[in-house]
Amino acid sequence: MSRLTLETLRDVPAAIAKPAYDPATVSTGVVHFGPGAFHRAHQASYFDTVLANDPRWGIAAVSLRSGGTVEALAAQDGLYTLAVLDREPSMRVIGAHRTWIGPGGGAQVSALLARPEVRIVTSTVTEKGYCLAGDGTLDMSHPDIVADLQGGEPRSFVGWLVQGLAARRAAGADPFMVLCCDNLSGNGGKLRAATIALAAARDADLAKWIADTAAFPDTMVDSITPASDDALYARVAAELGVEDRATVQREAFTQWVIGPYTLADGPDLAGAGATLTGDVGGYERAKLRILNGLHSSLAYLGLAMGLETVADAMGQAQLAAFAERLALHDIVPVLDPVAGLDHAEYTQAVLERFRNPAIRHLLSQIAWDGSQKLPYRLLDTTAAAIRAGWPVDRLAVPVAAWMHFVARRTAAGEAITDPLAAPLADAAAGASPAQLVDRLFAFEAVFRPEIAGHTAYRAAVTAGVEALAEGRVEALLAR
Ligand code: CS2
Repeated sequence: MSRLTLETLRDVPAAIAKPAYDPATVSTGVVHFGPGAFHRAHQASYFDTVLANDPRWGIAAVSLRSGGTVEALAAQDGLYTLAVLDREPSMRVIGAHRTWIGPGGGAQVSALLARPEVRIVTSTVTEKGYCLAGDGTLDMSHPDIVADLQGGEPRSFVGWLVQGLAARRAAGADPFMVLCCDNLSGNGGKLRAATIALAAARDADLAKWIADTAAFPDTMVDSITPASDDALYARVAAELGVEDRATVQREAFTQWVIGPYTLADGPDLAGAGATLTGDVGGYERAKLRILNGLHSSLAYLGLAMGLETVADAMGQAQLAAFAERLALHDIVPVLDPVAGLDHAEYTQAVLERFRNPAIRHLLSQIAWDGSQKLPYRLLDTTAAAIRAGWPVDRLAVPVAAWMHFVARRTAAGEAITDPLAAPLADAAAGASPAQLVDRLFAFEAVFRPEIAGHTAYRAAVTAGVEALAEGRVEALLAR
């Protein structure tokens, strides 16, 4: 079967939406680091909408560590299909990426970042891609940051930002705006501080210039985007009549909250559906703690119960009821009120999205990188509950399930996907439940002192790990 390209696009059935612009007229205004499925399903769909009226905002996809996506885009003239799998499915071909740069393309990235027409740099490099320490500041001992401090071609994303901003300053150009699109609370502020810290280690004036002139708004990004699988490739090929190896799937719901957004004469992202606001914090915390917090909880508990997908987990009555109680009785009460956002209603809408029968979102995918995700998703809530004097028993359950997951995979000799996989496996090997909790609580990048040192919480996590080790999941969920 031939591939999706600009040429074969002409024969794609009319029921499939196509770019509402001529890709040949598009110039590059955005450089994106990490063009994985989430970026292609989320930010790129917004820019694709913008391009219908404004050709300045084509995206350059940068993937210096892995070549797969870039090769697929290259073979398809940058085109790919966004399959919206929901109660009302639809498909749309996106053409927003006009440049793609894979491993070995560092010189091209440097040149692009220096170009004044490039006004925005976006990123989805996952939590670990920012090289932050447990307290959210740049980890100066991270091997990529150590390498970047010596100069040469950057290894870290923050290193690329510093290099790009330095080139623009040297040329008398304005800085680009940086939009962090990963699930970190205060993501823009953290990335700004990290960039300034790395710049300061090199040139104090550059650091000051970045601090004074560059914008790093906070963003909240949301759309459930399971990894592409064979079923998706087959479905898209059947509907398009051509093969698409860069296709992505997501639910219909999508949200992008950015604030404060101050780019003069920038892309009309609001017109494309984004919410531009002064303060993103309230939305971001609600999304991270409710949606992502419940996702991780369902993942570790569901895997312990032998379940496969989020929809399966929601179909298990006790687990679904536990998730709802966790949100309404433990997570929501320690969130500050947000104007225009009803946290209880938001919770119900999220649970409904999790039930989407049209999508197979693997619990094992959500279980990746737990050491990086849990602090934002569950432990911020736990710290707030501790400060407020609220009970923490139920909040301990999903964290116990994460520890049980690490222990079970270690015992089975299966590697987990996590930047701390090796030390976590060392800690879990041969440990009793109490030892496991002690050793994992010692990971300071995951558990801050106020949590690790909280006696009742520690006891509740230990009881949870014991119950899971003995197969008593249902008793735990009844809490
Ligand atoms: C998920 C998220 O994989 C995960 O950890 O919780 O990717 C989630 O689907 C998105 O944040 C939804 O916006």
